[in-house]
Amino acid sequence: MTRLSNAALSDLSTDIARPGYDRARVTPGIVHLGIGAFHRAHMAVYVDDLLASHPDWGIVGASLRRPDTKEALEPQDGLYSIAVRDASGTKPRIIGSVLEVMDANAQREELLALMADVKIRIVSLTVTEKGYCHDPSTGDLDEDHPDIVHDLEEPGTPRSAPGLIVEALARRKAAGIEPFTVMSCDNLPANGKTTARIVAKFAELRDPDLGSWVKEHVAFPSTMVDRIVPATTDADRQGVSDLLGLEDAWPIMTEPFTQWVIEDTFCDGRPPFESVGVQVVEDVEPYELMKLRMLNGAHSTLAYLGYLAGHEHVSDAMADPAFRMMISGMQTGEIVPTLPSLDVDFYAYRDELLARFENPALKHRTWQIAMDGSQKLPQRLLGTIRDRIEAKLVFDGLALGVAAWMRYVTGVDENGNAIDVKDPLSDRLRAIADEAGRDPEALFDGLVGINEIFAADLARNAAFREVVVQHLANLFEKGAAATVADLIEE
Ligand code: CS2
Repeated sequence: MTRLSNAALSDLSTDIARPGYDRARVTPGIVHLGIGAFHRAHMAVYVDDLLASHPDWGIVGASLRRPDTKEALEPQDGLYSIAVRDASGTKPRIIGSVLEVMDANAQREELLALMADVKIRIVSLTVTEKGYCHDPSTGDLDEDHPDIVHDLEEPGTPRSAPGLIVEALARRKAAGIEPFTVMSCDNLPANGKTTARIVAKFAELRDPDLGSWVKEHVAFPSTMVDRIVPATTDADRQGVSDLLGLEDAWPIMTEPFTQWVIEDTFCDGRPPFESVGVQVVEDVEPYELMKLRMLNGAHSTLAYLGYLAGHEHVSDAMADPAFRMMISGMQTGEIVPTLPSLDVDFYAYRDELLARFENPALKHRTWQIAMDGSQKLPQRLLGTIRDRIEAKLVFDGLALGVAAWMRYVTGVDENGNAIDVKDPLSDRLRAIADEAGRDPEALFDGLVGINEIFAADLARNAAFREVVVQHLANLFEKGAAATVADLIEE
């Protein structure tokens, strides 16, 4: 089969959407750090829609960890397909906004030189929660993080996202060039402010003058990003290549829904995002909170409980009426009342989320969402629980989500088989779980002692302990499916 490439585009059947602009005229305006599947199904698609009228906003992507995206896209001239899936079928579309992918480890100097170039006006990021090298419970830079220690010692050859950004900014400052805007597109709370705090702190540790300059001149808009993007499987690769009639080494699987809300704070210009369906607003935080709590909070709860109950995909868990009812009850009864007011119908939003989770064609693995729980729990479940505790309200469903995470990180499933727990803290989690055995109180006490996740307020809260320990006891005794069924009967 011929490989997808600029030259091969003319072989595509006419009903497959493709770049409606001359790619040869497109120049880079954005460097994106962490060019994984999510970015390629989200921001890169919005930018693809912009390029016909604004060809100076092409994207150069960089991978910070593995060179596999570069290896897949380089022979394809940066082209790839997204496959939009629902019960009605799979619709492929070719995306052309990624001009080049760099391997940050092998091409560090080239990448920094580009980031320091005046033509780059936005540096965006999807490096996942752990890529910020911060303490998830406080949002502050983790100064003991090995990559941060390295990047402070050798600032000219940085490994971390904060290190790369600050080195590029330092070069621009030295050359008298305006700083670029730093735009986080990760699911962190107040992602703009959090990134600003981390980057400014790193800059200050390098040089107090640079720290002040970053604080004064660099814009860090917050964004709310949303599109569900399951990892591509070999069967997906084959299926999409068959649909295209061209080989695509890395198509991206996704859903019809997409949403992007951006705070209008840019220091070096921006494309007219609103012309391609982005909501550009003054204050993104209420949207972020709504999405992190309603979507991601429910997602993580479904992932841990669903995995334990033997459901491979989110849609499999949602097909169990008890699970569906538990999730919608938690959203309606426990999460919605904590949300700040916003011009959104939260009940319609909930219904749309439930339908998205039910999408049978998406095949989103519970195991995928279960990853990196230590980085996700604070903003997805714990903040909501704190608000409920403060208002003296119940939080049974949310606490079951936390208990399911605790049960999950023991690394042994309900049939005694090993769980492949992926988490930057996995060694610590495992050691705590091994010591606690199947004793719910010991497990709870060990895990809440991890300050980066729980902080002292929750670790010491008696009501929180009581509810979570009770759920944990039930999970050990009856298993996840029965625990969920019991909860909805209460
Ligand atoms: C998911 C998210 O993997 C996860 O943790 O909850 O990636 C989720 O699919 C996206 O945030 C949806 O926008």
